[in-house]
Amino acid sequence: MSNDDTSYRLYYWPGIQGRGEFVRLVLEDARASYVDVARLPEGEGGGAAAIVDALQRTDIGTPTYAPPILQDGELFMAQTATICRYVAQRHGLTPDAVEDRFRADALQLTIADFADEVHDTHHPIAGALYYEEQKPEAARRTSVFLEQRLPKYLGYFERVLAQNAASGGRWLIGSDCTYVDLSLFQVIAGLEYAFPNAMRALESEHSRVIELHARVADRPNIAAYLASDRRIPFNEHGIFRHYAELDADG
Ligand SMILES: N[C@@H](CCC(=O)N[C@@H](CS)C(=O)NCC(=O)O)C(=O)O
Repeated sequence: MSNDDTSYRLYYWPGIQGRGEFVRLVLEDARASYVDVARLPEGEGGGAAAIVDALQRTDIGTPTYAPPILQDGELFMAQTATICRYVAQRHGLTPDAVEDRFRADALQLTIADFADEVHDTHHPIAGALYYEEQKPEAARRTSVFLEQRLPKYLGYFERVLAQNAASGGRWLIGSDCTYVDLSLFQVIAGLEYAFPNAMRALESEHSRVIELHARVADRPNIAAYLASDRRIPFNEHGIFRHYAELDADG
């Protein structure tokens, strides 16, 4: 996992991919050295307590609000999109042109909105309540998500890919893979886990998005990561959860 001297420290809830996974994918693709702090045993400074400590620090300039949090030396930062951009920029995974970096930011924030809406399918009322405490609302929210929002988001990214392909690009932006491609991969992987029937029905109309997912999965560092025990399997505690009753009919 290392090809330089930097050792980042990532603070994210152990046991789920969650928003931390968007950061892990950039670190892994870059082969950056990092410690997934909360996955260490508590006796070694890990566990959820490490996150609580990071959130409560008063010596880091601006306090952080929520994980994921990335520490790079003295610098602590939160917000998934900001962290992904920071790591990507240091490891050649942002577009070259300044204008394209802003475009990448906009794509990344759209991916964050997309992930938030996926989360809200199973937690439409409150993150602090169990899914079982909001099942009727989740069913209603999910049916609108699958009917309207999912095709709208997928259609948008399909258009972005088609437009970039018209100028010879195989990725969302520019000529090379960037962090936003890694993040879109993660959303598609999560959706295929959570809503396999709904995704199957939409695949043929969104072939560029589906191909991008496969292309990212084939990148050597990502393929190695996905096959490793560093990749936590999807489960029913994260953003992308499979509840058969919420998926479209097969
Ligand atoms: N917009 C933030 C959202 C951060 C967030 O919601 N983190 C979750 C875990 S994925 C959390 O623990 N939130 C605690 C809270 O909001 O009180 C980001 O993208 O990083």
